[in-house]
Amino acid sequence: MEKTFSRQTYGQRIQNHSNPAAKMLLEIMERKKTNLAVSVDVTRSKDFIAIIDTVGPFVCLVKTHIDIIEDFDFSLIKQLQDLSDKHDFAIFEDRKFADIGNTVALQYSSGVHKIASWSHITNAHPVPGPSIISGLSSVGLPLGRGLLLLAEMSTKGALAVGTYTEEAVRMARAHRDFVVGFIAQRTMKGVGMQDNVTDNDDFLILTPGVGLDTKGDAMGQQYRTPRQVIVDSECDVIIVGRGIYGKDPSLVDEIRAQAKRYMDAGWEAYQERISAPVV
Ligand code: S5P
Repeated sequence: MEKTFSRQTYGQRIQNHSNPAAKMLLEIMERKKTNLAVSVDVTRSKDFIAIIDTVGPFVCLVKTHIDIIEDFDFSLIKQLQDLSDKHDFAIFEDRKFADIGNTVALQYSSGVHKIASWSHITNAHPVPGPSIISGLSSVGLPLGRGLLLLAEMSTKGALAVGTYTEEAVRMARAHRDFVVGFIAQRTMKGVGMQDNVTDNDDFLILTPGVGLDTKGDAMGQQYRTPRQVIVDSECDVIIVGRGIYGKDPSLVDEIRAQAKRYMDAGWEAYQERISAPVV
């Protein structure tokens, strides 16, 4: 019988992983009882830090787009790391690498942002093939980092479907030391496997495109609810951006209330999933 990882608790799943970043994330989720990641897509350092300090108690992970910060200075990274220690969350730079191995290794290790030096988890498009994983792992693996592959996307008309998604999962299965899971819209259990072969890979599924109040934006984004994502699609982490800080990045009480609301919705859905009777 196939193992049903989606029925195990986050805590039980720690033992399914050898990668330190995957273990760290699952440990935090179990300890803090949250499967919420907040995507902090703001352009000023001041707003960035204020939002993270506000949502910190409610999240397992903070997702960054560090290249959109207009007044970036490397001291911002120290502040981010201090908040990660203070609130106990992991850091995920959503860099979406997509180049040849040699180039992504340089982009990951060097430049202004030196992502590998501080981001526990990062992600990559599988479009260049397995060499993107070798390039990134040459930098990230010795540092204990983890990688997510973008197997699917949340946007209307996304091309990451069908055999592309299946090949992404096969690439991940061949690099289990570094690839800890996927950015995807559903569980990848059994995807790309031959019939009658047991799928023993417990991948983490982190899912953006989550909103309780709207169905999308004017630029192709599509939102589903935490319940649809965690229960119906068996994903593990909900990634929420504008649903939490969107009204006004300076409204601290509103941001805190929204973070709590999404955390509660995500955890309730997870509890429903792990306690559902096996059919
Ligand atoms: O398919 C995807 C993959 C990602 S990583 N769709 C996404 O929206 N994302 C990211 O999730 C996107 O770059 C943004 O940072 C976040 C969603 O933000 P929101 O404001 O729409 O919740």
